[in-house]
Amino acid sequence: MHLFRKIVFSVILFLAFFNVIAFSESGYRLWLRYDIISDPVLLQKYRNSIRGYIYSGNSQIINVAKKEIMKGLSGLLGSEIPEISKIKNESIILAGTPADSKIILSLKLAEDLKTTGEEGFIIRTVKYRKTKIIVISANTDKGILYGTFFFLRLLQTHTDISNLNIIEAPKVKVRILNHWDNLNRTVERGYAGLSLWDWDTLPDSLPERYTDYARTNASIGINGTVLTNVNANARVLTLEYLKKVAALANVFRPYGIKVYLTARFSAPIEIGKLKSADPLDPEVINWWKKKIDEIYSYIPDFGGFTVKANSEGQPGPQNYNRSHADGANMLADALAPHGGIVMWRAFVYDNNIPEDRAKQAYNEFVPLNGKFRNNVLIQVKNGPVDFQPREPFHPLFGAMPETNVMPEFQITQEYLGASVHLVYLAPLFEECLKSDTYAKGNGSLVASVIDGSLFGNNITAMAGVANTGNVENWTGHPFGQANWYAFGRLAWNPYEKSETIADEWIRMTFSNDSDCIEPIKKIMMQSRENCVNYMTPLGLHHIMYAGHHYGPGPWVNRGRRDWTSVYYHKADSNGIGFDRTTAGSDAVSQYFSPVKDIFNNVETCPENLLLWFHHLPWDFKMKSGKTLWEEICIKYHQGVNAVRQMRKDWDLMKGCIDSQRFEQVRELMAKQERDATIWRDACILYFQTFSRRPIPAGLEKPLHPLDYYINHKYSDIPGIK
Ligand code: GCW
Repeated sequence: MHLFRKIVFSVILFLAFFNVIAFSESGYRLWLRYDIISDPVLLQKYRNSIRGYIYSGNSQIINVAKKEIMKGLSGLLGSEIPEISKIKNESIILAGTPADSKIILSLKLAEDLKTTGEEGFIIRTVKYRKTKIIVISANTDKGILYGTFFFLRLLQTHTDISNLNIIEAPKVKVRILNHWDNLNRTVERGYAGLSLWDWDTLPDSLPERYTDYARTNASIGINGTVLTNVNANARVLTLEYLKKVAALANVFRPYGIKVYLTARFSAPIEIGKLKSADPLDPEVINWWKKKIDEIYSYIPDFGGFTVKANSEGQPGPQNYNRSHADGANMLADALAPHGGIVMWRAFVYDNNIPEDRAKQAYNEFVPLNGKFRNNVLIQVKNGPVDFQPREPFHPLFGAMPETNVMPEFQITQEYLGASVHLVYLAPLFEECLKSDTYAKGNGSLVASVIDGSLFGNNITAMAGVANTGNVENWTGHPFGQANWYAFGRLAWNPYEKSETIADEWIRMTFSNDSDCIEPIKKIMMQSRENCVNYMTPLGLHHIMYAGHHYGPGPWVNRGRRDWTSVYYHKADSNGIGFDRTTAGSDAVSQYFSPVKDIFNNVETCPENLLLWFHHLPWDFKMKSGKTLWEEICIKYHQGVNAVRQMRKDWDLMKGCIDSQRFEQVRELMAKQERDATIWRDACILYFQTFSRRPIPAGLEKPLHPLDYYINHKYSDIPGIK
């Protein structure tokens, strides 16, 4: 190393170790920070094991993999690591497919590579001549790219790399973000600024952020992105916009990311000037075929469509008395010759149907089981109502064995505190994925439905509604980044543990110091339960402020019945909760036994879903010995108290991380406590108008009368009007 650089480098190291300078950091780099390894012993070990790298192959993907390893290594090891052309005696990284590298071919990885498919990889320490080298190999260049990011993660998380033997392959094929982004750059349920896609300046201007978006996604294995809102605008399918979409696709392609769009079902009328959008009308069929051919002429690897049809006012096949299968299959047939897919959403419910909203998707879709083409997936939200802080898993998982079913999780926190509340969502995702549907008996986990192993599906996918925007740190709340990260990791492996994911993310995002990791992990792991407690404990749901869903609104009783809160909590002088038992709406019967029976029986129903399935008297005896009313009050208080504790725990993290992100989180936590308290007091006071019982002794009294909360406005919350 150049002497001058050596000196500068040593000084920085010294300062960093003694925490003399409070680095400030915007969060833009997410978990790909690649700052120098902070442990000097480990740093030296890594340097000894990595003296150069060779990447065989010459594709766009290999080139970006090479760029990444260069960037990653020079940052993490603090000096440039040379790309070399021949192995002499040094420890190096050798990356490539057996087809591209003779040395790798000679290593006889063929057996193992049979298990890694199109996107998996092997990372292995092998002896080559007299020295140990690290091999990253795969069947495809994409596998090499994923292997590269995985390898860098090992360094970022301070893992021992002296004897590696890793074989990884994604369990889900399409791992995709759904952006609810509009063409005017507003983002539906977006709390992090404007859309990342600047349609106005596309296709000519391609800021670095587009590339960083692709890199970041590739680093966690995300391989698809739906650019536009499911509440779709047909204009994105016009030539003017297709050129812009193609420009983005060109940026994303080297990172293995395919572009998808939302298809507005009435597009043939709106932009095609046809009279109808009937999926069985030959003119309509032909219009879509031509349109799709045109899309592929600009974007040869276009992924396909996500469709919201006959839901919340969106047009769909039912406008023509056709079924969801008729609509989906029409699009699927036009996409099939190009290898495209349709992700058809099952988020359907109708206020005019006098049926429990939680039952409607199942009722509409189960009769269509087996009627969809095999390039169609039915995209099902994790729970039967709508991304609540806690819901039971959606009964459609396991109920359509001859249909491809994929889950949709919401990464953006529509119902969990927007970009103000620290809520780590992986435990919520994990709870759903690990639920046993019993579709084929014990052990039929949701994860096994969606990874295709339970029913042997030909195509599998997982979608997450993105929380990204154009704010500097991408997600608004610094911890919102963890939810993006966790989604990607769970899409790659739906059996992964949320705690493991948190650990990785903290190490890469904040610090590898265990004094920092453990407290931050504790904060993260409890955060979802805290949120459930101060918003919707014991199975309560959908009692948010009408419209923006940020604050409490249990009193909401106007407008569409199935959008009111009173429809969901059903509080009255006798009690509270939605009776979905066999004696009530019978939603429980959409689950396989024994899940059905467990939920149906008040004795066995998990208390955290009690009021989802049961309407119970205020004096109902809980397991704790308290009455239901008392327990509700206690839970709301527990939620707020936990936020207070979290603030204290966070304060101790000063010095663990840079001051900028530390302070930002600190300020957000103060708001979170303020608004969690509003949730607590508003809900308790409102429910008390029915229970007519005192708030149990020892609990804090509400700060204001109920009216104050009813009239409260949330003026300082990003994205909330
Ligand atoms: O959760 C609801 C949201 C809508 C959203 C809809 C959906 C995109 O409030 O904003 O619309 O779900 O998932 O289609």
